Amino acid sequence: MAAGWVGLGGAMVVGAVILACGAPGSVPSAAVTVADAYAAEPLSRETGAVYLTIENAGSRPDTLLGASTPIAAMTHLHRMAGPGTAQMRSQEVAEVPAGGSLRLRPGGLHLMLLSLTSQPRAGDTIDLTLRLQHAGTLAVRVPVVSYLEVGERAAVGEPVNPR
Ligand SMILES: [Cu+2]
Repeated sequence: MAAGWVGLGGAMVVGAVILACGAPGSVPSAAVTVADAYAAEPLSRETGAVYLTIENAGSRPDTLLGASTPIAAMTHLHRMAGPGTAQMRSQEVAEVPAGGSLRLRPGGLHLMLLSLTSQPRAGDTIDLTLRLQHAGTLAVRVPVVSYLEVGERAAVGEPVNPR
């Protein structure tokens, strides 16, 4: 449905806001946890990016529905539009496979913070709340790191954008 397009560092045209409905009354599940969360130090108050891994030790898949933080008016899940382009495309949700993980990483699926109300610096921490279909809400403290460190982390690890 939603298809917002964004140029890296450029002007932004955003499509539909994700109005994720949490599942009221859903039972929180310790099976779903968040690891390795970090945010790139924002260059301006326009956007910021958060990377993290959601691990699902349970036997049923879960779905990341959305996220919120006091420092941004809204957040979008973005993925890179394709190889060799810096364009990003919004997507509404992302699956966390049973017995597997969903990785948000530089160059792949990531969480974009839009219209920041403050501009955190490397060394600061962002409070982030993730909303999942079955696990409910997960509070995450996200350390802000420099772009140099983002590059170092991106150079380690898994294939780009496996999903
Ligand atoms: Cu993005």
